[in-house]
Order: sequence, then structure tokens, then C-alpha cells
Amino acid sequence: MAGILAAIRLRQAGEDFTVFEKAGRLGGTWRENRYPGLTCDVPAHAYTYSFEPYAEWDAYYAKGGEIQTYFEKTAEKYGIMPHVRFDSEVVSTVWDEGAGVWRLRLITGEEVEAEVVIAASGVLHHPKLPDIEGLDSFEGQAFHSARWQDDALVDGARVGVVGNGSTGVQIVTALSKRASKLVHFQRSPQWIMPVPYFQYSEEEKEAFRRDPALIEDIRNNKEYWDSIFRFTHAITDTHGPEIAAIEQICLDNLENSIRDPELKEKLRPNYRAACKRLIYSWSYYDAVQSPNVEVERNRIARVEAKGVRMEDGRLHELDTLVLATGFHADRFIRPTTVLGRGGVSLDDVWSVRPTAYYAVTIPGFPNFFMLNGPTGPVGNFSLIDIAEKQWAYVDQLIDLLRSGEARTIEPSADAHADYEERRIAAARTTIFGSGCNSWYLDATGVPASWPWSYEAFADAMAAPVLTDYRVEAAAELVER
Ligand code: NA7
Repeated sequence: MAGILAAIRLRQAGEDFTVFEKAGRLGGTWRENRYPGLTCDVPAHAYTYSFEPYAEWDAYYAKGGEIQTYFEKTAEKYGIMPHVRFDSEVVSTVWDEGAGVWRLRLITGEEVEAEVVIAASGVLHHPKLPDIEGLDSFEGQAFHSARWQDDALVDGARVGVVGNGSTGVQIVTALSKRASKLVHFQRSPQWIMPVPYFQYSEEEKEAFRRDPALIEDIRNNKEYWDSIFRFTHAITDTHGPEIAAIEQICLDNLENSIRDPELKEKLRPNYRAACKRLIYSWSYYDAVQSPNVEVERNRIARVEAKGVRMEDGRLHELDTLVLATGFHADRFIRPTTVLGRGGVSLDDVWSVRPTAYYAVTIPGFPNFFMLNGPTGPVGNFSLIDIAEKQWAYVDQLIDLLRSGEARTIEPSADAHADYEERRIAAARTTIFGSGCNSWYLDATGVPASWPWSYEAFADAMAAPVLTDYRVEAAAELVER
């Protein structure tokens, strides 16, 4: 998504650029994930590039396959495809001080040079398998949600799903209508936010096609944006009215939707709402009340040949086991080796936690820009919007290179250290740091995300503070 965005903008600017794609197809997350029920939890019309509205969405929330089609169509329309090199994983990129360029090595062994590198390699990309004993001994198929197996026994079969993040909840909702027996293994209960869901009729789509302003109206819908602002305020003000309102809506949803008191208690969260990513669902609570579905809250002891053995000794016999256990969210461009000035490795710079100045640039790594990089906003809103704002910021930095005013640009170490100090202090006080385990936390338990409001992010991205940057002119390095 972010790479296609950068490519569109670079092409419009008349730049000479190449997109290196490790797979044989574009699409990122939407290419990798193909599980039943895959849906984006951002309303479809808000989950597009601002400059490319889309009349074809089938429903208020889009299915993964539709989104994949949108990105591929958009890449075609904007003339990106001839610039993409598929099956071209970048294994390393090394800054060449003398030449002032990055030297990229591809998996094919080929070397390429570039004045600027944009790292748009995604966040939730490297599947995290659970540390459950005996996984290999399972006789049926066991696989991660992002490695969906088309030949897996699902219809009329006994299926287990481990994990109840957005992914596990979507899979269980979809499979509840297909499996003969479905066990949802939940280590921690989740907050479920009820959301509207409706189909767009052919007439509505036709109206959108004729008049894209109608789509713009939906994108600019005040209620939607107010909900985004409320949400980011809720994250940053853990005792404020916004988070209390979110908790109440979710608790009412639980209270009013789940009939069996025992099941209700199993599903009741015991930490603050939005501490983990809120689950948006209009039908999960119906799904878990289907007679063929069981919510399992006991601890898993191990996986055996026939199924999953619980600590209390019971065995769930299963044909298929889906591991919706999340991703290593701290990888970003890695495992690509990135060596900056003086051969310093990004892995070493990130030995405590991945970090970047305002989520975009890194001291010692000149002309290297990240989209959806570490410490950027994550939460229940569109990452496309976030990437567009980041691109606007990056573009202003690249302008200095384009104009010849600068040969290299990178943030100063002091500015970055100051940013991280302020960010970490603020992050600890966000709802993400209120005492739950989630992919929002770094290895030291500090929330890894943008800890301020959406408006603060938009302001920061509107114009880089150039005094925080080290700009190397043609011959000398100057502090601005
Ligand atoms: P998440 O949100 O990281 O969820 C992972 C789930 O897997 C979560 O329920 C975990 O329980 C559970 N999990 C992980 N390891 C285990 C083990 N060993 N045993 C039992 N349960 C386990 O990943 P998703 O793919 O659902 O969503 C990722 C993002 O994609 C989502 O936020 C959206 O942005 C899109 P836990 O809560 O840690 O107890």
C-alpha cells in the first residue's frame, strides 16, 4: 500500500525510480492474508488513497480480495507496473559514503544503486507462531492465518482457531457457518466494538461512479472523523470520557448480545478497552453462540496428534488448527541488512527497540525514509491516510535533494534522542501501556506507537522541522 503510494507520487514528480517487490504480486498485507472472513476494519471508503476514490466496494467494510483488486487496479491506472521488479527481494542496502548513494543487493545477486531509499515494507508481515508444545505432532493441517492453506479441511470439519485478535475473530465468524465443530482458543478475552455493516446496492455504486463527490462526502463524513479524533484522544487520556464511552458501548454489546451467563463471563475482558487493538465486529457474538462453536478459555497444555490437549486434561479432537497468533511487529524492513554511515547496522541501532525520528528518518542513515515505520500511529484508523501524511513529509525532504540544495539529509542524533525521550514518556501513559499484552508493545514493554493525538501527527507531518535535520550540501556538512 505504502510502496504503491510512493511510486505513484514519484512517477507524478517525473522521478527515475524502481519498486523492488519480493513477491510475484503487489498488495502487501492484502496479498499475504487470504483467510476466510478477511475484512478491513476501516470503513471501505475511508480505506483508499485520498486521490483515488473507489465506487466498487460491495459493503461498508471491504473484504480482503476487494482491497487487493483495488491496489492492483490503482497501480495499473497510475502506470506503476512497468516500474515494479517482482521476485526481487532486497537482501541488503549499504550506504556508500564516497559516492553518496545506497547500494542495494537483490536476492538474485544483482547490485543496484539509488540516491534515495524508501522503506515501505510493512509492519505486520512476519508470522508469529505460538510456543505451544507438540505443534509438529498434529496429524491434521496446522498453519498460520497468514499462510492460509486452500486444501485445509474446513467444511463440515472440526477446526480449532488459536488467537482472538482481529484475525482470529474474523476467521471464527466466517468458519462458524462452515465447520461442524469450531473451537476458539482464547488466552485473553477481547473488547468487541459493535459496528454497522451494510451492502452497497448496484444503484449506489452506479451513483458513486457517476459522481465521485458522493464518495468524497462519505470520506469527509464528520461523524467518522469525530470518531477518529475521539479514538485517538481515548488512547492518550486513559481516564477521560472518550475511553469510558468506548468501554460502555462494548460492555453493553456483551451484555445485550450474549445470552448464556457463563459464556458472557468467558468473553468479559479484564483490562482496559483499546489496550489491545479494539476488535470491530458486527457478528462475532452471534458466531460464538452457534451450537457448533465453543469458546475455550482454559490454558492449552500441548498439541497432540489428534488435537489440542488442555491443562485440565480434556482433548479437543480436530482436523485443522489455525494459528491466528499475530506477527513479529518489530521487524519493519528487516531481515534486509541496512548499513548506514560508517557501516553501522540498523539492527544494532535498533537493538533495544525499532525507532525513527517522527517515525520516518534515522540518524546515520542519510536519504533513507520509512513509510509506516516504527513509532508511527497504529490503531483503529486507516494506515493509508497515515502513509499519505508521511509521504507529504518525506516529499519535502526529498525536495531538498531534488533542488540540489542538499546531497544528503538525515535527522540529527540530538533531535532524534529528544523525540524518543518525549515519545517514550508519553507512550507509557497511553492506554496501550495500561497493563495488557499486545503487539503494540516493544520488547521492553513500552508502547511502540505514536503516543499523541491524530491532530498532533497531522501537524508534525505537515512540515519537517528542518533545524532538526543535518543537511549535507555538495561539499560540506552544515548544521541548520
Ligand atoms: P494479534 O492481534 O497480535 O493477536 C494474536 C492473538 O493470538 C491474541 O489473541 C493472542 O492472545 C493469541 N496468542 C498468541 N500467542 C498465543 C499462544 N501461545 N497461546 C494462545 N494464544 C496466543 O494478531 P492478529 O493477526 O489477530 O491481528 C494483528 C493485526 O492485524 C490487527 O491488530 C489489525 O491491525 C490487523 P493474547 O491476547 O496475547 O493473550
